[in-house]
Amino acid sequence: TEIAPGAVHVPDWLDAVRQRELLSACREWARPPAGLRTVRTPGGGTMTARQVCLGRHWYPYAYARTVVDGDGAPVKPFPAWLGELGRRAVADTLGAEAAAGAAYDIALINFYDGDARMGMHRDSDEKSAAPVVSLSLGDTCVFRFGNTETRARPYTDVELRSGDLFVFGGPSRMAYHGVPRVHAGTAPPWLGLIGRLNITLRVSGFPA
Ligand code: MD5
Ligand code: FE
Repeated sequence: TEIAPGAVHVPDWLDAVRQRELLSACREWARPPAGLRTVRTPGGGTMTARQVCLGRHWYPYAYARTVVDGDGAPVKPFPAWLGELGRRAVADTLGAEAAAGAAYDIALINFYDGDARMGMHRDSDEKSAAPVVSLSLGDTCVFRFGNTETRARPYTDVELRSGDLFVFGGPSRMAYHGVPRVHAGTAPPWLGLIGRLNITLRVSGFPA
């Protein structure tokens, strides 16, 4: 379903086997060193979703090769298979041409438990206009897809469920977006995840 130009939602893109595989990989990546951490914002706040990064470490508002605001360890590598998954996601939604140029090299993985949410923001720390690929696991959330001008209305609320793919390309790449709520206890029972997890794949646009 195209929500806006370049913004495509595909429910159930990952089957149960792929969801379990991806979850178990995320659990490995979450372990220290360079594991799951709480992100602190420059204003002294903390993000409620905890995060682990692959390829490059994101901290507000830049990328680094080490966990500069945590244990200082080198960031875990971004695996080639994850890049292939990203290309396939773009090919399935925006077409082969859009997928050809997209060399994914960063993953940001957000873990939402309890009352975690994410405020409206834009993702503008990458130097590439390539689409962002988002994969959801676990609890259903309300994803708020906004506009490129302001954090406020107009926006569209979409429910994202376990296994859903969302691709943000073209004019939607720079739209404001957030996660105002997660519906606790809605994860598929066979997955074995309490809470929600979101994996985003990005092209950094930085030299290797
Ligand atoms: C999440 N993550 O559910 C979301 C999914 C983040 C983040 O927002 O920055 O880690 S990714 C949603 C996204 C990415 C890029 C562009 C747009 C949405 N968009 O234009 O709406 O944890
Ligand atoms: Fe974002």
